[in-house]
Amino acid sequence: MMQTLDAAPVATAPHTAYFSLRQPVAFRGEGFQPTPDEPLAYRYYDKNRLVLGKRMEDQLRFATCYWHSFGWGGTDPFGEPSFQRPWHGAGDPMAQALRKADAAFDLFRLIDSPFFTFHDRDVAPEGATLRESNEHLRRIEAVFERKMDETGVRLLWGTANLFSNRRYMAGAATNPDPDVFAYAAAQVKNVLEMTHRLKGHNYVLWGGREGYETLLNTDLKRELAQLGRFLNLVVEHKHRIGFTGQILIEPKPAEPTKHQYDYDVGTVYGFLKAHGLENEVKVNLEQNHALLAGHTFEHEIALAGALGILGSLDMNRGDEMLGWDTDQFPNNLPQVAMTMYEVLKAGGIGQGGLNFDAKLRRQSIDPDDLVWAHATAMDLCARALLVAEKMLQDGALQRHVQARYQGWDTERGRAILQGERSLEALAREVEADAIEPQPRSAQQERLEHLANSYF
Ligand code: XUL
Ligand code: CO
Repeated sequence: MMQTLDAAPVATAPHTAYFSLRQPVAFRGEGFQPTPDEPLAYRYYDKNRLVLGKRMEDQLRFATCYWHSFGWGGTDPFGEPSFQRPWHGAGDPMAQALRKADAAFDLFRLIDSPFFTFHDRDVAPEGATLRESNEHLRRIEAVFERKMDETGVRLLWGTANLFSNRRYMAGAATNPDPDVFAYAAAQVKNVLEMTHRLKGHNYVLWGGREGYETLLNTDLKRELAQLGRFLNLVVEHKHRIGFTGQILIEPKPAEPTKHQYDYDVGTVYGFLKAHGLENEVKVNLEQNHALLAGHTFEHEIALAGALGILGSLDMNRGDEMLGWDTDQFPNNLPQVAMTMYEVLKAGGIGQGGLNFDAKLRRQSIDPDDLVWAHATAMDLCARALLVAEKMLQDGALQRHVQARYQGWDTERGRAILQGERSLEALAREVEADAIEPQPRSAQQERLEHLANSYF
């Protein structure tokens, strides 16, 4: 398969050159039986099926990411690249980038991915100067424009890689050197504008190296002020150019730095408030980042929903045994169902989507592994969405929660929340009415059993 693409002219590789699948993965329903001609089909991802009044495709808004699937070569801290894709390694870097784009859009087409996401440095080679890098990017943008037109694939979000190059080793916006801040600003301006021209629905700022290794060399107060300034510059520019996408921050507590400033949803919200940005910036949440911060994914989604800053999801998972960001494809139905349940309760994913910020294990070296990983993850999320729909429509869980809080709908509860009771007034009421609260069971085990009945 690799030879086929190697031999093919760069920009016109035939559609099935790189992957062995002939036809895009189709919806065949739960009874699907694999055959040699059709080894893989969607059993649940029926994109036109209505789920709570919306097409499944519009509820889920799947995106395939460029960096893990096409940029990353399968390295680990001990091992060299294991994938050896035809566009990795030697060759004219721009020809390699074009070849990579062919394979990427081939995958999008084969799995019927409605969206994709990219970093600037993954899609085009870095030049000797920023001007040169931007020119490279501009050439790829033209290719993307054409391919997006041909395939109907849309851009969920773009982002600038402010972490790979050594100039960013001490951070981008939070760097002790303002020249690095300026360079990062210039890079973000370029990618934000590119995202705008490609009609991206969001622009993501992943903290990358916005954090520190030791306080011995760090002025934390200054760095936070720099980060706030940077984010304000991005928001100002968004409005200046008329970009209607959401600006998103991706919380993560650690890795690559020991401490990352965008620790979790609560921290990011406080930061946005402090810089007057709580109505301008939302969050892009990721399961393993939540776990690393000591939260469940559902917690982060529910909190973001409650604060009105739920933007989008990076849909991968971590490993329960490992304390680092493994970026695996989701494959746990109850986990993903609870995720979708919280998303639906928060009002849906809106302008965001479910981006597979997930990478193959480095022994999954066949190009077809990319097809299987994405398609099966999409099908699992679709199945989870149907479970969540059932949970909502049945309503038993929500009825329980309502009943648990119903006291707050009584006269006393409402008056307290509306600020009509001082501490003094409450003390008087409790003494006068001889109020003695009656503890009630929270029934956790019963509810866990109920939740299991939907999976
Ligand atoms: C880093 C991470 C990134 C962002 C995009 O942990 O999740 O892949 O999603 O830069
Ligand atoms: Co991510």
